[in-house]
Amino acid sequence: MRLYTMPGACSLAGHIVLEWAGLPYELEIVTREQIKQPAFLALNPVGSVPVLTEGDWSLTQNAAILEYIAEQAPESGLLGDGSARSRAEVRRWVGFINSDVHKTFGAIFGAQSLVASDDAQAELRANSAKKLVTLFGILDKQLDGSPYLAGSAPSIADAYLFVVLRWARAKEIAIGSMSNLSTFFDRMRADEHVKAAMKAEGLE
Ligand SMILES: N[C@@H](CCC(=O)N[C@@H](CS)C(=O)NCC(=O)O)C(=O)O
Repeated sequence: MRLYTMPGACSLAGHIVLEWAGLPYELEIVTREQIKQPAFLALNPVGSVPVLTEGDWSLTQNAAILEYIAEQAPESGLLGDGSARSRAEVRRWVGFINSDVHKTFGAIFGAQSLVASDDAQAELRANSAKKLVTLFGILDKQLDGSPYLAGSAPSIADAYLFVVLRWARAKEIAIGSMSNLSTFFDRMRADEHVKAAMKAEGLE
């Protein structure tokens, strides 16, 4: 498997999951310019990361990629404990982070491509930041008394949560008082595999 990633982007989640799964893989770090070039667009016509390739097959969409990697290492438990309900819980949180949290960050990162005036962009960013506080509050509650989102062991959803928490810090989203998220973030940052993925992407 070869993962195309941009440092710190949502593709970092797949990178962490590849490390956790202990599977052999290659990493291709791409730039914002490269992902709009024909060679990359042939892999993903949307022009975004992540992309996972295996031979001449290419897979896009973070949720699908995370799940595919986890399925290559079923003993890792990254997709739950083997029961349908546990798998559904993992998917619930991946879905929440992908469709709600990540999407809301999109309005902050890409406000200038959604509305024209400076005032409208500022309003969009402020409203999105407010919505993110609510969404992160739900994640903080889920982590109350539980080290990971779907139970006592890490899953693909936790790798994704770590990525969006990094974005929350960078964009100064007001979640500093959410202590379960802070504890989770520190635990993830101390994880050897997370450290290895971060180092390979030139992050800390
Ligand atoms: N729906 C896609 C969204 C992917 C996405 O938003 N990728 C961002 C990085 S986190 C990206 O490549 N942005 C660059 C761009 O769109 O120009 C997924 O879940 O994989």
